[in-house]
Amino acid sequence: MFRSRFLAFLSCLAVFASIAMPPHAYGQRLRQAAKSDQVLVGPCDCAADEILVDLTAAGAAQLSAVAAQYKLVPEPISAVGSPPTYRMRIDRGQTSETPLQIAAAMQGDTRIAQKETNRSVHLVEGDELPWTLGHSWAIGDRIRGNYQKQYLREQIRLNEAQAVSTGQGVTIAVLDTGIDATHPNFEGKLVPGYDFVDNDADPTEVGSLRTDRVFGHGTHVAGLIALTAPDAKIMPLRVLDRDGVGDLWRVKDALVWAANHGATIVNMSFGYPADLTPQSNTFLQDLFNGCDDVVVPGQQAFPEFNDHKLLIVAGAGNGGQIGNGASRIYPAAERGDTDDNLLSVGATTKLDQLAAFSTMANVVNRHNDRWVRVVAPGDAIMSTLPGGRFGAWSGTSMAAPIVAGVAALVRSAEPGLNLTETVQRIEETGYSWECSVPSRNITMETSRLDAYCAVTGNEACYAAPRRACPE
Ligand SMILES: [Ca+2]
Ligand SMILES: [Ca+2]
Ligand SMILES: [Ca+2]
Repeated sequence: MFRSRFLAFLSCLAVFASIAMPPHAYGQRLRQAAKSDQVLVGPCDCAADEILVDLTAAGAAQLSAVAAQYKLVPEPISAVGSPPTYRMRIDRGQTSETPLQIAAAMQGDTRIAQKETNRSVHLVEGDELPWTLGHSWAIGDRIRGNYQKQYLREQIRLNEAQAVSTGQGVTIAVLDTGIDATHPNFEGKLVPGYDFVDNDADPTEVGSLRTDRVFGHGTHVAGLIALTAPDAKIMPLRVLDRDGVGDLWRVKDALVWAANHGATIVNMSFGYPADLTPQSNTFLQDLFNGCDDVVVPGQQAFPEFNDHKLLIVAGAGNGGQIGNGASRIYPAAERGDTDDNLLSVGATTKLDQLAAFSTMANVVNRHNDRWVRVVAPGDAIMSTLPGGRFGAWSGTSMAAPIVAGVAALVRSAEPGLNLTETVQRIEETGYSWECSVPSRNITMETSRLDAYCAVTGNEACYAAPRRACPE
């Protein structure tokens, strides 16, 4: 009883901490957003005084003029893609306007195709979460046994799946807080990674248990990939600092690095809400499109990926108890309708129900709203922690790496599938959860992961009907 209450308490914390601002401010902003569709120029959630700008064909030669008009330093810090996205610094000698105010001023400028602050990304667990004060932080054989045998194995039929495939030959990049590479559980499972926070080749987590609240997150996530796909390789990429914060450009750097060092699957347990407008919010979407299976003429291309493809797995967020629990969290909500290389993941509980903390899309229009495509175990999940420890935690950050691991099983078993087909395989072979959720007043359309059906591709692998309404 105490335990379940404690878990509920933790879930609440996770919910209110799902983005990095005080819960009060977040609630206020949600209410504001609900009231009108007006453009909100809210407090800036930006990593730096930087704006990411794409020019239109008409504005292609106008970068200097654009920089002069909006008081940006004329020389870009850097650029990516073709046509390029420029990373521009605001000239603080000329203006005291915030990045969001400058983005707002760019609205309607026909020379500008994309304008987006180099905004922060945060763990979907949030930096308010007392991560290292959680329960079950411990070390020992009993705990290790709990890690190996936990409920997720049975729920997603992992043992049966691993009898078919163990993920051999597939590398999964983990974009997170880093890793404790010395944990015995990772022996033989790691490939070299990189630290994009401190710009060095050692992506070791920085901080200490009980002092830094997000310390251990990346190690926990990596442990779930090791559990799900024991013969896959893990590439630890540190993009979140000791407070659990990164930014869009750093994510871009890590994606390009991952693609060029042999990763085909990328796990992202961070996000940001779309409520900072006016913004294009297309920077990561363009990158994802640039490394998927489909070449669309005229679309921005990213030669930086060297034609490598990436399957992206992203946590849907822990906003289940904010409003109707359906607010979009990006990059998970980049999930489009077709030809996608993105799996957006919500969380289930031991009782095989939607976790109260998990964000779930409200599907009004199938084509626009069905962005949480998969759910997987994410409640009270046991995994590795720095210092050889194991511990339990809850969040869509825990569900995502389980899906990433299963994607590795599928790719290893059927290397002939392209990314879109792999994504479809995982979605279409799961339990179909299509129903209204009265407690949230939403309509849920998602697929509960079944690892065995995913690796075998056998849609008849269930004895029972595959439609369920778990509330
Ligand atoms: Ca380092
Ligand atoms: Ca772009
Ligand atoms: Ca594309």
